Amino acid sequence: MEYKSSELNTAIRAAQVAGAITREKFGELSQADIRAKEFKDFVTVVDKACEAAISAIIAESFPDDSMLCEEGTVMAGTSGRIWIVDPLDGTLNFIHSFPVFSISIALKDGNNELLTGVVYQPLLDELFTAERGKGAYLNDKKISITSRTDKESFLMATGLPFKEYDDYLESAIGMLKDVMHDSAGIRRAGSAAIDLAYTACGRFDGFWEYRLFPWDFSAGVLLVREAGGIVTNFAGEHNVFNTQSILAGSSVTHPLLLEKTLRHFRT
Ligand code: 2AM
Ligand code: CA
Repeated sequence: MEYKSSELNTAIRAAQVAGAITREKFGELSQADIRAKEFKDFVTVVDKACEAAISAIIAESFPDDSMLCEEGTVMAGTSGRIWIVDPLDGTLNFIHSFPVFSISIALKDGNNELLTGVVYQPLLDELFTAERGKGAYLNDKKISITSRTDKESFLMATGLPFKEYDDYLESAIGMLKDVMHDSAGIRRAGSAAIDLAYTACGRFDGFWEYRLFPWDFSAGVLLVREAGGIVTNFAGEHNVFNTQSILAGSSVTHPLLLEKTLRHFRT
């Protein structure tokens, strides 16, 4: 593992503190700990506790930076840099004691360039890290995007629509049908950050999802790119902050998926 910047060390420390909170409460939530913030979109005391811990650690180390967190913590700094935090990605899984969730922390500069990314899966103690230009790592071991080339062996990942999908349900189903045909299988694990981290290390051969937010994908996008992969939106544009669609894969799988998103989706 290369030298880690103080930004990366801070993100790792924050993710591990939050990870300890999730491990303590996993399988122990009561109804009173859960609230529907929107239709089919939940928040728990654990999301809130993780966000408080992460934002305090980052603010203490980098008081001039801004912060954007899923559960509403905002800091307006002067540096132009923004920390983007999902304190618990996969909240619905967590509520159901389905053991797939993560903590996602990213840092980008004022030009939308991602500098640092951490995705931590606490139950497996798997820490995915990346810094711009320095490669991507899983528990300090360098990782790379898939090298698979035959369609029949691909394991693809996606997120299925779960709310407000009337305008794109047919597109999503058309896309699924096509990828079913061109892969060995498709997984919907429920944490976009994990889907991207698993794509970065070659467990998944590709990933696509519509209607994501920056906290879901920012750290994972840097992981995939630093692992040698390609990430764009569904239109093939590299600025993923323009739209809410994410498409990730290798030089073989990304074009395969892009041809399909261009056919099925308008954005
Ligand atoms: P979250 O747990 O941080 O909210 C992509 O599917 C993303 O949508 C997930 O990473 C998840 O992030 C979010 N999401 C919110 N509500 C969801 C739901 N009911 N089902 C699936 N994903 C949901
Ligand atoms: Ca979340």
